[in-house]
Amino acid sequence: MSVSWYPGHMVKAKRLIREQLRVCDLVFELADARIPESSRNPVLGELTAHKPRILVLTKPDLADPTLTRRWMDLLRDGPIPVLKFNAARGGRTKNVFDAALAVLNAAGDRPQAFRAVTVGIPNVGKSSFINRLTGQRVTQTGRRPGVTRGKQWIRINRWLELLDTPGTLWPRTCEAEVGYKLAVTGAIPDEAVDKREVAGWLISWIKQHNPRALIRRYELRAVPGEIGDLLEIIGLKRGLLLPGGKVDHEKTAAILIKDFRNGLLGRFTLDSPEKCE
Ligand SMILES: Nc1nc2c(ncn2[C@@H]2O[C@H](COP(=O)(O)OP(=O)(O)OP(=O)(O)O)[C@@H](O)[C@H]2O)c(=O)[nH]1
Ligand SMILES: [Mg+2]
Repeated sequence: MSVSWYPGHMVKAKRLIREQLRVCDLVFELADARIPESSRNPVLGELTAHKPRILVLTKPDLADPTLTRRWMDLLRDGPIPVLKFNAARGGRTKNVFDAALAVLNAAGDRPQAFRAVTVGIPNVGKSSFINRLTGQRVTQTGRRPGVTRGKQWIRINRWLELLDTPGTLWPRTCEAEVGYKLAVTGAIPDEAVDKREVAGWLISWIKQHNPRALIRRYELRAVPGEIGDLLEIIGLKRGLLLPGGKVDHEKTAAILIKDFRNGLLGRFTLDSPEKCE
């Protein structure tokens, strides 16, 4: 599957980031802990390469904790300081502030006040991150990608102001696997993809890595060989029928993807740290 979701607001967002970087001292690059590699926009990486940066892995509560530890170890060896942060619950803001001050101090003399920007793919949790840092709902968040549109500066504390930016993907078609991973985790809106295809990819992945997750969640005796058969069983169990009584595969696929996103199938990390070691 190729990613073909690159609407006009992303072109604008890229321009906005490029412009605003001039007045920023620090970049928070947010990546999804479930796909620490696939969720890093290479265009943003290039754009922000000359600035002090901190990589923040979001949604660690949905990722496999063992693999998150492995990813963190691996990324700590890289050029950018890394931390994980649960913006939905329990993220430790002190860790973020300590890391920011360390990076800023290392970068040179200390002005009175700093400006930072959050960048990352759509729906990765940029606005939630900012809300968590302020302890208030100062920016709009949502389950769908593409919630933030304009630019919004937010005062975090005495010394830090933070710019929220719209999520951006990259224009060029990427590896099919990356496209599926972005779709499954919610960086691409469901309307822009074939849900059955995405659910099919997800089922194959889970079957390969942890088939019991499907058995448990959907009370199956075994995972059928064919993806269509699995959708059929789940659809029947949930009563997801079309007029005429046939199973609605599209709706069933949507339920499966939603269950994954809500962590109801378990905690999964789709990018393997082994490939990068
Ligand atoms: N479980 C979990 N959910 C999170 C976390 N961070 C953000 N979310 C959820 O992810 C969804 C997207 O969050 P946003 O903060 O709107 O993401 P964004 O990056 O600002 O998205 P755009 O503005 O659309 O680019 C929301 O439903 C959040 O509640 C996290 O650490 N864990
Ligand atoms: Mg946002």
